Amino acid sequence: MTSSLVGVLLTSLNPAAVAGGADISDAVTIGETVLSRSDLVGAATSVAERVGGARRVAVLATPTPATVLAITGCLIAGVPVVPVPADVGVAERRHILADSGAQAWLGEKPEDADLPHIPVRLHARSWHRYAEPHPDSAALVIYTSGTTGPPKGVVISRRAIAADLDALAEAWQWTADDTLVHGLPLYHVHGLVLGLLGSLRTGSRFIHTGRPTPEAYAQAGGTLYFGVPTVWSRIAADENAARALSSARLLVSGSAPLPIPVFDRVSALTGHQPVERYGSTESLITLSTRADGERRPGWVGLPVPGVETRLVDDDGAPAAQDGETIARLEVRGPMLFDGYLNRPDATADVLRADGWYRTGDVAVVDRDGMHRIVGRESVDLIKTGGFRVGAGEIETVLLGHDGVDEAAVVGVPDDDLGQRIVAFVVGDAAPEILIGYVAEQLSVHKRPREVRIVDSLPRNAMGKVLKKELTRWV
Ligand code: MLC
Ligand code: AMP
Repeated sequence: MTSSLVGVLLTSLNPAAVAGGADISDAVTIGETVLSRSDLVGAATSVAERVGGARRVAVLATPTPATVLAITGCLIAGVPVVPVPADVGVAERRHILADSGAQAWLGEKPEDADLPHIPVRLHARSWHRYAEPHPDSAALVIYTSGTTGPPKGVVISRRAIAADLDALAEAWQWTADDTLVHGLPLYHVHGLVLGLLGSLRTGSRFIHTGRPTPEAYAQAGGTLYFGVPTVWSRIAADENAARALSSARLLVSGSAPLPIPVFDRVSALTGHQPVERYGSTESLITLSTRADGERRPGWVGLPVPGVETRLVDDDGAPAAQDGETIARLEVRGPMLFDGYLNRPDATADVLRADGWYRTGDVAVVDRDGMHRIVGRESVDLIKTGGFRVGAGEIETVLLGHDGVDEAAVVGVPDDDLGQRIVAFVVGDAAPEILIGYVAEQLSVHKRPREVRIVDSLPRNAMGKVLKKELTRWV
């Protein structure tokens, strides 16, 4: 038998090392539960024994020990995990399960589970050693929104995760001496890949605070903190909580633009200029400011090790990297996804044969290689509280409601969420009914914060809704 997987992807969980004295009693703290490294290896290997051979399994990714063990167990067994949003609604869940071909719910399950259920037992133990799966094999299939249609499954290999985590460990000087704290969802790249898997790879302690509240961050006593800009903005508004973070080593923001006033306020209260990093589900994290480098407010930094970037104009020709020219950002590196599950057409639209990924973001690069993200190419991809939400998927759901004749969804600037989802509807349904309907069908975090009933939608001569005009109506 070759070395175990956990020894390769999740280095700190190498069973031989753990048995040889590299155990720590508080490797993962989540809710009221504290797991040692040997707890994790033993309980997750026991999970591996029960899922081994499955093609893919779904994990309802609540922030619980069961989720940590389920995902770790699948990584040990080499079974790709489909993390399902903890607040998922019925239509989105149906789509994710059908599209992914997941064969079972592992760990927690929805009340009306639609697949066989494999429970996770916190106190079960196995010390079986698993062969190392191929680095090109899939570790995760994470569902993410496009501008139209239902979410697509982003296939992420073990190799990509390892490459990205090593690049970030270098950029952030992230080591086993750190204690990483966050309270983000465990079904997206930020909370799951960077937060949980990053800790298990670097060997840092991991504390999940349940929710990312200022008080919980202040009390956690970590060295390294992750948050989306909404989290940092709430911390910046809570002086006592912010000051408590002054004893940390590094505060990291990502998943959406960090407003400069928030950067400044966090810096003033904590004594730490936040590190900002940029990425996506498809590319993982490709750009970051560095622990030992300039942290320039409004800029997301330099390519992390292994990453190349380029700017291209509308014709695909190279654009100037002069600190002023705004053009499409493309990235290439070992951390890129393999493609969208079952969607070679959609994959070919964004991932070229020569390895360049078209991010859908427009950016500026200065002569030192610093990057500033200017915005997205499409108004139909909304970032709200760090969640990526497609206007099209919400419009489709709204149009499925009896009380809706026409619907158009936009993201409007919001001090707390970055963008707030607003739906304009022609019809006779009550706004609060429609908000609840989207929460129930898609997921709670995709619900419009506001629904406005209007007589008609502004359209151009072709009948296309004028979304820029709509945002001016708010
Ligand atoms: C409200 N609630 C409802 C509801 N309305 N429930 C059912 N139906 C309705 N109609 C409930 C919710 O369930 C929740 O309950 C509570 O109200 C609050 O929900 P909320 O208002 O949505 O929470 P909010 O405080 O606004 O959330 C802010 C946030 C969240 C920052 C905590 O947006 C968040 O976690 N963002 C992180 C997103 C992220 O991790 N993105 C990374 C993507 S990866 P309860 O019981 O739960 O309180 C990526 C790559 C990269 O982008 O670069 O990182
Ligand atoms: P997701 O697939 O949810 O990870 O969303 C990826 C998108 O989030 C990117 O394409 C960007 O539009 C946005 N994003 C992530 N990090 C940043 C950042 N630091 N600044 C600006 N936008 C960001």
